[in-house]
Amino acid sequence: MIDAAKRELFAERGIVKLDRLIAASVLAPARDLVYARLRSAGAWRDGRWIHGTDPADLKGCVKSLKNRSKSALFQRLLTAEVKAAAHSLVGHAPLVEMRPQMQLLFTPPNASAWAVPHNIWHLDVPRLAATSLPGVQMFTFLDEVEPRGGGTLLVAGSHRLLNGQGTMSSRRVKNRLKREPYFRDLMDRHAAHRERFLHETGEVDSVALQVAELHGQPGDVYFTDLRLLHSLGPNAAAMPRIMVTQRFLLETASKELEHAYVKGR
Ligand SMILES: O=C(O)CCC(=O)C(=O)O
Repeated sequence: MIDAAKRELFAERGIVKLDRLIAASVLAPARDLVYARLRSAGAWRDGRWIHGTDPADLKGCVKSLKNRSKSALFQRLLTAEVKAAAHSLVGHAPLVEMRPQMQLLFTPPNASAWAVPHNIWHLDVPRLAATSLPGVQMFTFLDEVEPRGGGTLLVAGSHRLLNGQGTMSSRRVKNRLKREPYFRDLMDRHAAHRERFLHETGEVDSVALQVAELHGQPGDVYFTDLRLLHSLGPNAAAMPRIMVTQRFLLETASKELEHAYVKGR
């Protein structure tokens, strides 16, 4: 499943994709629930997104779906194959499943034009002093997500920067990266032609950097290095973006994080 080529790609870019890792029959109940709830909220009819639904109804619907993430319906997506791949990528070190578990990532069709955003770039876990790779994040699709369809955006290669420089919050990492022209440009609201970040490669400290967009078919799974800078993508497609994510933290990183928080109090 994780062969030498994938392992190398993961080390270099911080992102690896496993096609159809989760079977359609395992995904179907969770996907059907999402569409049934959207239908009740008036946002989904005859396989199509209905624009103009009361935003409060849609918000309530998505919130209640997000609250289902701990249910067996969503937990079932965390298959033995998914767990084995996560373990394999971290050299079989013990992992902790972070909360929220099996988080639903939902974006309605919300954009007429698509661009790489300049904002909301962040990390979910601070950079740690003692642990380089803190863990991996898995993303899967309950239904097809096409390019420009709201999939998560990540800066491939960014996990290889700022290592071994002590504990650093997401904000601090961002501020440090912004000293480099590539990241300054990426996070500049006035920087034009923003699709170029998907096609062009930047470089910082001899590390190749490129924005990657997660898109794929139901059951495809991406694993990403938790150190990657990432953001939300706009959804310029006709379909809602329905993804599920789970973060796996190394037990050693979890202990280091706990210690860092206690010290910071
Ligand atoms: O695709 C998204 O909704 C963004 C996901 C994200 O920011 C995260 O996992 O922290």
